Amino acid sequence: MELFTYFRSSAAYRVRIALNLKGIKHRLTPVNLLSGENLGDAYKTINPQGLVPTLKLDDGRLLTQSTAMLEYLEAEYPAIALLPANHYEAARVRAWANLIACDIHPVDNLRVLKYLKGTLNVSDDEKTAWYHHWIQEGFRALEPELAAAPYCHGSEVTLADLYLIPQVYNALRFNLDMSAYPKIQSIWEACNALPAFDAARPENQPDSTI
Ligand SMILES: N[C@@H](CCC(=O)N[C@@H](CS)C(=O)NCC(=O)O)C(=O)O
Repeated sequence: MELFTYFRSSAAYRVRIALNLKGIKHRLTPVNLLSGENLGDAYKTINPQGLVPTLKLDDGRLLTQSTAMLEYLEAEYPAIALLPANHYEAARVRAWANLIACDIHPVDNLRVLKYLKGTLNVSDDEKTAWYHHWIQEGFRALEPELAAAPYCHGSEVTLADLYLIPQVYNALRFNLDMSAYPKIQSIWEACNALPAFDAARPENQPDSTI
């Protein structure tokens, strides 16, 4: 498989972790979001929204949207399962993942920040306040729900961890005070101790030095 990725993209980061955990052979093709490569015609032929990630299957078929990719990988490579067998528990894990994917990540995305700054002329401090606000709203709701034993749902890594870790990376990058979220912090440490998570970290990507 081929994953079109950007080292700091949290949506791509989720898929990198899944590919590593499931042991799926793949290569990473960086797409530079800062130079606007994602908005060029060439990239838009594979991802009409101009967003990363895009996943190219071995037969050339394409998938957009990280959540769709993760569902596909879970269905095709079930041996390392990322959802609990119990349907209710699986739905809880999906709810935590959706809290991040639907209610935090989209409003803090690069294009939203660019619009705030470039079109609405907000200051850097206001932009950071916006960024922090939406993470805090989400983390406040998530923290009491999580098992942190040591992962989100308990002793096994689930999809929720794949969504949470990239979001924590973003929070730390923007200097969010994490002291109110001790469980989230301990999950961050437990996950990063796993080779599959470590290899997916932004600083360990081929394009991290660009
Ligand atoms: N819902 C999409 C979100 C993808 C997305 O927002 N990707 C960001 C990076 S994390 C991006 O490509 N941003 C480019 C931009 O904002 O210009 C997914 O889960 O794949």
